[in-house]
Amino acid sequence: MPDQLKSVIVGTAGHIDHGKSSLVEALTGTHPDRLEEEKRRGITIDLGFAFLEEAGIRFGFVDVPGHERFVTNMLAGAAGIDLVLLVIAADESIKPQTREHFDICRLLGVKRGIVVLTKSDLVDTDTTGLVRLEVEDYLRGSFLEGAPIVPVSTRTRAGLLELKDALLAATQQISGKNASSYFRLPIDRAFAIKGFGAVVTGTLISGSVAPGDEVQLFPGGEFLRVRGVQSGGKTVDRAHAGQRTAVNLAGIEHTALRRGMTLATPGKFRVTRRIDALLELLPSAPKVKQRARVHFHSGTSETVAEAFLHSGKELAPGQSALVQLRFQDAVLLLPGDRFIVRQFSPVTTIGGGVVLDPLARRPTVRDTGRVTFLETIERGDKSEILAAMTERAILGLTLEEIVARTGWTAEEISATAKNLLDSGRVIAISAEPLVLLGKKSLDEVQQKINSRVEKFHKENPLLPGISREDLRSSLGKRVRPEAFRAALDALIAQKKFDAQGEIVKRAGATISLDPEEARAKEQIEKAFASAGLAVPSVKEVLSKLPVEPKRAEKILQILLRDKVLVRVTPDLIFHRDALAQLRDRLSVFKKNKGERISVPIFKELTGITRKYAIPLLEYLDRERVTRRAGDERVIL
Ligand SMILES: Nc1nc2c(ncn2[C@@H]2O[C@H](COP(=O)(O)OP(=O)(O)OP(=O)(O)O)[C@@H](O)[C@H]2O)c(=O)[nH]1
Ligand SMILES: [Mg+2]
Repeated sequence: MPDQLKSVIVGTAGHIDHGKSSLVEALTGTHPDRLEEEKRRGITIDLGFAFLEEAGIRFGFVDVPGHERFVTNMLAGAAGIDLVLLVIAADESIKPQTREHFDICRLLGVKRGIVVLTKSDLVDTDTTGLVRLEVEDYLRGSFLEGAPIVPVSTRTRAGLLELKDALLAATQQISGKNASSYFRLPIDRAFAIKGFGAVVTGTLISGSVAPGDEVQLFPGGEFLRVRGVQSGGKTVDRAHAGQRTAVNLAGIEHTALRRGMTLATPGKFRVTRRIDALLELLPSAPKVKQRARVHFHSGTSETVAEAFLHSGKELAPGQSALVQLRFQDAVLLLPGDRFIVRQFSPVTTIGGGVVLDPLARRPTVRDTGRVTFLETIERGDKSEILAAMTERAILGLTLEEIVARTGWTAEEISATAKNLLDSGRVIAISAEPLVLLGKKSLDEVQQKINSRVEKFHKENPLLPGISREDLRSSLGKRVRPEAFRAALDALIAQKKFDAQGEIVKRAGATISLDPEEARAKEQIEKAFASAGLAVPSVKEVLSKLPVEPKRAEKILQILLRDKVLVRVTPDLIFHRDALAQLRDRLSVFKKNKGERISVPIFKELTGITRKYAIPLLEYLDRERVTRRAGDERVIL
């Protein structure tokens, strides 16, 4: 199966005319220059591609232009390479774009490479030896220190076998890209093939893609269907991370597709215009001042960014700093993505760095925890990162947000979250879908609930408690419903609060009456108790009280809630003793006179008028003391 071959992306780098394209042709048999203009001028303008299968390894070559005017194209090709061939012509040695391309590879985090001294046929061995020394000196302390330096001539083919051996050896040390993560393909070319439609190509930096997949196109966000996939120039069932990949897309014109766009797993990611990042400035670069404008390149995309330094007023050459970059155009980025910055004008490469927070907040003076947070991301410990991220999200963090901010898979997230949940540092205020809240935020919500409930009791001494809904809405929009529920449930579980149905109160809270109110309560009770079944009207009782109507009504509510009084109809209230006596009388009646009783007999028995008798009988029916049978009642 060709799919199981190890895939390695090899990029060229080096000054104009130093023999990069010739070298790719000598190694692969394919000349990477494809444009008419390139052939006419004899220089590379845009990226070229070629493939080589050797000793079970599939090499995808990305050939870049050396001309300083086309560094932008070079950048689009350099993103995603595993190994660099730093091409230096033996008759010219190190030149400006040798340095610039090398800096770019270093800043993009390329880990391996081989130095190729081309055009060895044009110089004698002494000169080759001299150039070698110069190159060794230049590379000291860098990722290419100690890398093979291979003299080659594409004209005589001298050194080509040694170079292939060096390539194969270097391949051993290359760890593949993550094929099990989300799919991301930064697009470097888009064109149409007759009979197939739109095709895009790129270096697959993570995940995999197969015909039939749905993918999302960024920055626009369109959902598209994959019709076919090629890798290494051959049709495949699935292309994996680390492969040069061509994707045939349905549902879009090739003219709507461009270099700089990204195809990705659908529904997971969000584009950004504001990131927090670690920026390193080259020693040769001028200092960067607060709010400087720069060109920003990542993957195959480029835009203009404004740099805001999180501490200090300027960034000195050779130094690194935490910065916020605000983009002119929306870009899809994830933590760990590398980028290059170039001076706004004149355009030269001045530095690069790594994305820390792709969905950064606007810088504010109040946000004092940001630098610590970014340093945590930089250290790369997943548990620490998730904890810090959750603690910064005072509203809580959903699974979706975690994915968009980290690019971690659901499995990675649940494994990481489990550690944190066990330690109690983070609470899951909802399990499905997962919503995390920092312990501190939960404490704060509890404190808020506490003070709201206290306030309520103080202001409403005659009410048993506050309704859940009123309590929740009193906290405002800054508290997620899930966070409110989790905080309240915890307070109830800790027996700090009591909840009866919808009503929440402080544990042990009782209704407290002042002396006037206590007197009023007594008066109401007495008024109904002494009336027996011939009860007075509610209005009449309340109007005689020493307190104002609103408080009187609340005191009445307390008596009703405590079931001292019973409401039979909206305006008929009885004392519970009177009703108990009535039940007794009915049971005596049943014993002596039988189970049937008519309305007139009921009136006689109780001594009340029809106005009270009918509602009372209906009440007794509801309470299952009696049952209606025609005009009569059956005593149960
Ligand atoms: N004598 C000699 N000439 C070479 C060798 N390799 C390349 N050349 C010549 O050098 C010139 C430039 O070669 P290219 O391969 O186009 O150089 P390049 O680095 O791709 O140039 P750009 O892509 O424009 O940066 C061509 O005329 C080649 O024929 C070599 O090994 N020996
Ligand atoms: Mg070239």
